[in-house]
Amino acid sequence: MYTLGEFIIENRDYFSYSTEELLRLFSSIKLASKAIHKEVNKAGLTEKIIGSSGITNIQGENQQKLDNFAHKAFIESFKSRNVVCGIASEESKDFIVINNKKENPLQNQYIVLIDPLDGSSNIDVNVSIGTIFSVYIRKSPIQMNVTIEDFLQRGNQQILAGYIIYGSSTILVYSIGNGVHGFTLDPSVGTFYLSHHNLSFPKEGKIYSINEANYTKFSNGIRKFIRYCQENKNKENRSYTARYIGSLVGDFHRNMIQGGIYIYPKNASYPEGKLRLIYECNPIAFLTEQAGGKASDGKRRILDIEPKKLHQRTPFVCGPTEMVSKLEEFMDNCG
Ligand code: AHM
Ligand code: MG
Repeated sequence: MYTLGEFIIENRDYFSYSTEELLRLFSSIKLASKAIHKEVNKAGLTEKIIGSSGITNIQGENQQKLDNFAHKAFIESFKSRNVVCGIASEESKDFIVINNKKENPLQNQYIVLIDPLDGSSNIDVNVSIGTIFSVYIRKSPIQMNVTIEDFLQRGNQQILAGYIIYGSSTILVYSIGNGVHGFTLDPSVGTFYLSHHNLSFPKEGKIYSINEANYTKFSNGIRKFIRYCQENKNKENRSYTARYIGSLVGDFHRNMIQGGIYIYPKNASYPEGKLRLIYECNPIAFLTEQAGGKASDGKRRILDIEPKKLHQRTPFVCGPTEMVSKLEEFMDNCG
């Protein structure tokens, strides 16, 4: 039984920076995720956890109590480990500057981008939700406070990305660029153990995940792709099934293991797409590529897009390379 800590140490050569700093980053992530795991497992028993916090967040959405709890848990946890110099969270309008103590012997060079609790419409109804995180090296000099440029880096600059899924069990999945690995929390001892070594997309996907209620608002290319998936041509060995949770982390996790494409295109209600480039799409795109798949906005590789603002949205598609390329082909031909 490999613990996450042991696995990190064993694979330290794949990380170009300090192992101690990587362990501190993970220590923050593990601590906050265990606190959230505990709260999620009590949802329904106490009014403190379920329902709206009464606040409208920067996205113009109704913030849930657990969104707020998760945001604070991660910020406090990262601050206390003295290893991160700036954090941007989907729940916060501006980025957060962290002034590490002067005597801090560490490099003060890590930038964290986080969606503390994704899929929050599922909190109150016992459906999987998740945390999505990614880490970059700052661009600004370490003597100064971080600047917006530190946060608006292309996804191909990520040095670490991952998610935690709070589902039938709590699983932490991450990559530092040497494949994708998953660790399941044993709640009785509070430890994450290696459970999914070297995750990768099956070559042939059979699942498509999209909110089909938006069908009439989709472009022709997307509609044609959905029809293609529905055709069920057994002769060509094409038979697809639809699965859509409405939690990116849950949909992605299942699709990576079972083989499937996730699509959130732009539509009349979300002309730029719904998902946020730097908090949601970049980390999931990094994991997708590490798992042998492809992630794009329908035309461009997600990881090459230059972010212009913190809460930028983008159309998003990720999954097995062949399925994503097929969808891009429909979009090229039909718009
Ligand atoms: P959130 O960050 O407000 O939770 O929204 C992101 C979520 C994704 O997890 C999910 O895939 C998508 O929104 C679902 O949106 P919709 O309900 O429009 O299908
Ligand atoms: Mg989100």
